[in-house]
Amino acid sequence: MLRGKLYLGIATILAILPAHGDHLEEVLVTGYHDTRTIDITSELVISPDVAQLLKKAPGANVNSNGPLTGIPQYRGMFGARIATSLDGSQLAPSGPNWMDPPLSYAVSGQLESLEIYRGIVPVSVAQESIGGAIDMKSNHGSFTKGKDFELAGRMIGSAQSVNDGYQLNTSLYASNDQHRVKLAAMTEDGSNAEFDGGTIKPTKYERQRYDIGYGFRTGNHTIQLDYGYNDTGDSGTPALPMDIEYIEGDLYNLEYNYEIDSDIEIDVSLYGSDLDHRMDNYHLRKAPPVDRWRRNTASSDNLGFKLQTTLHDGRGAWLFGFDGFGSEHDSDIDNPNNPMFFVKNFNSAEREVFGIFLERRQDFGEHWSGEFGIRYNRVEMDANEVDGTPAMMMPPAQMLRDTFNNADRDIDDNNVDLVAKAWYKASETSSWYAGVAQKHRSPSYQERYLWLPLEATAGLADGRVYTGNLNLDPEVSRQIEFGLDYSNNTLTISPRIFYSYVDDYIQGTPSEVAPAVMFVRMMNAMNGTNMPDPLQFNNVDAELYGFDMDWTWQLADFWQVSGLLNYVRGKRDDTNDNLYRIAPANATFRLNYIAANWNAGVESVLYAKQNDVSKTNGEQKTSGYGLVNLSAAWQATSQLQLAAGVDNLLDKKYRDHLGGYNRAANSDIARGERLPGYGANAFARVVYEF
Ligand SMILES: [Cu+2]
Repeated sequence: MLRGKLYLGIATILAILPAHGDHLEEVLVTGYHDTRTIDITSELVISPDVAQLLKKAPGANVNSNGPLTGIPQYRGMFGARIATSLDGSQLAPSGPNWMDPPLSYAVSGQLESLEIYRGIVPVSVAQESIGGAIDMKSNHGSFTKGKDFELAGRMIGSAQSVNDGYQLNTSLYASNDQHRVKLAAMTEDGSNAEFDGGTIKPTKYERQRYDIGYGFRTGNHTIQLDYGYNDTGDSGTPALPMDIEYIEGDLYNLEYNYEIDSDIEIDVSLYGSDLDHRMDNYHLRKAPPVDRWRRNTASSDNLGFKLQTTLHDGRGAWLFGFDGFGSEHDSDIDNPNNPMFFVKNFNSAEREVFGIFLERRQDFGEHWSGEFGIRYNRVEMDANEVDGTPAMMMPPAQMLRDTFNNADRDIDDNNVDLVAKAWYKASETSSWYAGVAQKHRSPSYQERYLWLPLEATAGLADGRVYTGNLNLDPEVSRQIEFGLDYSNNTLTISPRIFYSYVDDYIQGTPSEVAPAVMFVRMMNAMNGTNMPDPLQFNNVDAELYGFDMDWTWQLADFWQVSGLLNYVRGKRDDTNDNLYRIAPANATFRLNYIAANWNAGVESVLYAKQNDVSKTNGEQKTSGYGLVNLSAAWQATSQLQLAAGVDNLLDKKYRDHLGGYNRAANSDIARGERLPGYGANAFARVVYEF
């Protein structure tokens, strides 16, 4: 029902598009150094999970619930608090537990780069970016200079030992000066991963992906149309109560760029995706008694648009525009052994964000530059009535259902975000930076509309059941950060310190909803389980602060050392507790030898213990550890590159604090124990380009 407004937004864009044009000028790129771009083509990451690449950027990390389910974390915030987009398009995962986070729809072999915004995100970049923003750019091929079509291609094959995993990706590009066509296919598969002590079950995975793209350029207009089909099969998520049976998705993206002249540029995008997902608790892990088999069939329909105008002038640029993104979620739970059993978990739960923004990038003389932005977002949410067998048989569940169905679920928020950033170029080698911002995030559909106590929490993986809260307010973060960017002939270093106070931070707290508590206790009595009392999503106050930096030092002609240093602290301000699942302090040191056509490196990754854990979420502490990784790459010919390496060379047994707890029966890892990291992993990759 909210969908009408999205279509209206799209129609408006189409109506106001100008239909004239003249000469083509080069694209202006502004030199604000507030992103970390990871060039995928030069990165050697064998993991099927693109999110693992985030660990190469300062401040970033990954909450992992399985081999394909990396959820981005940035400076202690994660999940929906981080705006993630693929070529500018957003998507909301189909899985109520984020088994398919947005980053999982990117294929490493078809990506060009992964861009991580450092600190405060410009208002033009994303709608809701309280915790950061990530944009992935895929390779579309390039227009050529002549009329004749040229064919190009890129084939990548990789294999790894820890899970007998492999990935094969082929991309073909045909293009001339006006048209470009891309065809790509990827297949990957892996078994359960090993560690020093056994096997992590279930961590097998299988996925196929098909992409087709077409680009057209005439004069100063460029149009790009892309379609992707994702087909994930049986894949484990040992940190969650169920595993993936399938994730099937159609993804569409239409981008249009119009450079009216060298000073004015218009970018339009229309995009959507239909994602279908099923998971269950019996086919990849030891099944419970037949009456407790559960199968969850879920979907999300996503639709979005963005129109942005960029006006360059002698002293900077104006960026303004509007955007909309809406998603609709359904989730149904049943038991294949019992046709009577059903739970309508989410029924057309809708969340739509309409935004309008204005941003100014300004150079004040030769020393000072700044960025100033304002964005207004209107968030509209609604959900249909729910029901389920428990509500027909158990009075507390009946009360929860009736309260939910009788409540006003049509909720709107009006959020204003503000950004001000300034750079002071003190010398040729150093630049100081300061930024302040106010950023909002409205609640997710799970946080508002989860009516029956369940673990549908966008992948928190804390083993707690939750109910949503129709009275939640949006989170408001007030952030400040300072930094230095220093770069001379041999040393580059970019430290940042940051502080963020979050009013109305959304956090599960012990439920005061009596029927929810009663329901969980009755379930425990019926099933002989000892599930903790439920939590309810509530507004609390929180603060996050810390420090991060990356650095590179050219030791000698061929020798280079580089590294990362990250520290973040997240705590509640309304009570004496810590925030949940915060990355421990960590550092990476890498020594590289870089010759003309080959390079080799050794890397040491050190994680401190994490003792600052959330009591509310029953979070376990984690010990510190260190890992050693080796890698080498050889450009054998201009077309052929070979690479190989070993991760966790010493086969160290360790536990990643962000890795979750084991939820599946496994003789090697107790239930409830924190999941171990993967053991020693030898890998190799071949890239052939023509
Ligand atoms: Cu799922």
